[in-house]
Amino acid sequence: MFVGSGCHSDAGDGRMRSLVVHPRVAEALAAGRPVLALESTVYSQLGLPPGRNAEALERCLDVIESQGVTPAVTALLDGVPRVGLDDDGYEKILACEEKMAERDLPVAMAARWGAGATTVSASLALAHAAGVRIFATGGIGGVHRNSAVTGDVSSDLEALARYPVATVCAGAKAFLDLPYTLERLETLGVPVVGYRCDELPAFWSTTSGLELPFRVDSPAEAAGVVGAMGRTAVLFVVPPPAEAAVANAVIDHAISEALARAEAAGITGGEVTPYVLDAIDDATAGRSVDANVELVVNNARCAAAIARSAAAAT
Ligand code: PSU
Ligand code: MN
Repeated sequence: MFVGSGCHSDAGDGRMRSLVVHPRVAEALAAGRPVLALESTVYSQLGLPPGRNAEALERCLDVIESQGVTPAVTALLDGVPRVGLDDDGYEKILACEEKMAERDLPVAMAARWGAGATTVSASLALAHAAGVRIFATGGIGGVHRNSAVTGDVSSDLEALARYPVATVCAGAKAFLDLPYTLERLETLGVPVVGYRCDELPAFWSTTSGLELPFRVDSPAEAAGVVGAMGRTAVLFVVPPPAEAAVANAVIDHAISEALARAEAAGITGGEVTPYVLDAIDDATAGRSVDANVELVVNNARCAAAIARSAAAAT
């Protein structure tokens, strides 16, 4: 099932036997040059509205490449899991309506899905299999507010516990139960490190009122933590840029409305996150999407700086 001219990697569990690492990414890794993995759900039709997704992807690639770092977007294309895409792959992801968590990989591969956008969990699995140590996303999934009733806890959390890949994000999406999500990360042994902040950011807002146990203030300091990473991910959390952030009171109101709509519509499973993001976009007249685009780009910028520093140190 090996396709293309990329190198062939094997995670040892058989599942990744056909993983294709783009030659550009494989060369950078072999030469010890910095590489940054990116997920693809946020750039698909399920992450950001049409047009804004393309803008976010283009700006992320720019801020990464301008620092001399090789971007490696993860995705499934033509039934093959990939780390690093070309322009044709980017187009397929922008149009993609299929979200793929780590558990969906074997099914999507066997059924030869044309395109599958990776969530954080799938991206961590692919990045790790390819030997990429640093990864950027918007916000991770976490424990949902009604999880006691629905059992809805994102598989992103368990994946962070399973793969030693430093993950740069703006915290967990704020419609989740943030205190509970932090507790889960602690139980799973995943350190949560503020990148130039003392509080967990609330994705669209800069603060959540939840204090963080650790803080770093520079790419070099963050790279030191990456170098000492153990068996789990390290989660670096970066607040959204102040100019684009939405005030907690504004977003809290929008979240209440969005969650009520999702419940009334009977939305469950993997559809919850895209539905709620869209409903919050409506309730804030697009301000949440502006903040989302800016934080995704900012996370990519910070993660690329950390990747540079980490590569220089090894
Ligand atoms: N960050 C964003 N927008 C997104 C996501 C992250 O700014 O849409 C995606 C990620 O792919 C993450 C997923 O893994 O949302 C969480 O989905 P769930 O809650 O169903 O696990
Ligand atoms: Mn879920």
